[in-house]
Amino acid sequence: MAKGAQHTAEHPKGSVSQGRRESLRWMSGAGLTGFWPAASAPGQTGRSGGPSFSKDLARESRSKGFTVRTLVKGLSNPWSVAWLPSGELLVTERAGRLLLISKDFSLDPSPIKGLPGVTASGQGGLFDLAIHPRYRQNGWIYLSFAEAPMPGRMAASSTALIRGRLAAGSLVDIERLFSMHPRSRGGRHFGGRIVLDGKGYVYLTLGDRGEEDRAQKPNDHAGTVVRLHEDGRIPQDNPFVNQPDIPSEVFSRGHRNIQGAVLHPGTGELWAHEHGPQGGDELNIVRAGRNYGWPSITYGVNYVTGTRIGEGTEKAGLEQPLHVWVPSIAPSGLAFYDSDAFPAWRGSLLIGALREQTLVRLQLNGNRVVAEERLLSQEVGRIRDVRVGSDGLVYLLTDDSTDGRLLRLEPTGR
Ligand SMILES: [Ca+2]
Repeated sequence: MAKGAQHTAEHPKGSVSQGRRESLRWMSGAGLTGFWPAASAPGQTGRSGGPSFSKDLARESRSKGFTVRTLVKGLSNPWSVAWLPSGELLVTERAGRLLLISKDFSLDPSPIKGLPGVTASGQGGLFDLAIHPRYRQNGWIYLSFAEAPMPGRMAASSTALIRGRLAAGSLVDIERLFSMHPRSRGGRHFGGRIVLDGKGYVYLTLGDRGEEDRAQKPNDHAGTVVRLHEDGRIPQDNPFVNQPDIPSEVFSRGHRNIQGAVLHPGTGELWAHEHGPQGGDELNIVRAGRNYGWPSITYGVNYVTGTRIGEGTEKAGLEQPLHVWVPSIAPSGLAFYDSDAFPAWRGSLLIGALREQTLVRLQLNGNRVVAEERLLSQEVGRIRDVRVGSDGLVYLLTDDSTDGRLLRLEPTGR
């Protein structure tokens, strides 16, 4: 049994600060192997009695112990940021620009050339960016974006995945790996997060496009997470390859709009949050072949009218979330924290929030959320992306059409 699970059993709910001290002791004694559970049993989420709820756990943080440094400003709706091995950074802007930032955080004003046509309309545009774990050997950069055969304001678009290489300020060797089908004229819920697992697979999250019933429709990519080989081929061990009514790329179904996804550092499992309707944002462990229930089950309700959606909050055969936010925070960006710069944050998940304009820190014990801390509430605006640098510092992108920023949280007194 993972130490996290033992620990949960030993301490009643509410002994969070004691739990944190325990966690730190494991770290000094046993290192990361004792800190993150190495594996969770198949079919088990580590929950007992359903999800945890933000309304029970969330607290605002006053003494935060860090300062916020602005590294880059003046970005237009930046969506994703990633490091190249050189220490330079790439950042995407939703309108379709891919920009290079030097190691000392000066922004190259000339966007990378050669990107395919991006349909920037509504929530659509250029989304995530992921650097291949063996970038030094292969040079691959993965990008997701809203793609239309004939770009235009009202064009029917899909969420697409490409990879390419950087050469002399251009993206070259572009390979188109995937494009969601069917397309939609809707301007909402594209998903778009990319996760490379370092074992040869790439995950892409796809939203329901604002057409909620599509998330339960078998022959539809909407509302799914897809899993591909790094070159776009369909893995033959995908859960639905032998099921003719479900596309073979599909890994999991029943999602509304995932804008944060990351691998757990201990288990290697895919963790993701997703936007609920009015209320009902969720944190899930995304497992092969599972159905996450949208819109059949949800903890949220319809906008404005407040009327019920679907069949309630749970149903046999549909997954329960680990954690639920009512009211919604509109999460975007997700990172596990296990570095030294903020020792008290080790074992946490960091989550940006657009609507709620806050940085959420979820303290975990195994697969259970035991505390929710709200940082930077209303201080820096809408948070689109959260990353942890190799320096252990936390980097944020704020979402603004003319003054989106790259921020860095640094321990006070550093
Ligand atoms: Ca769900």
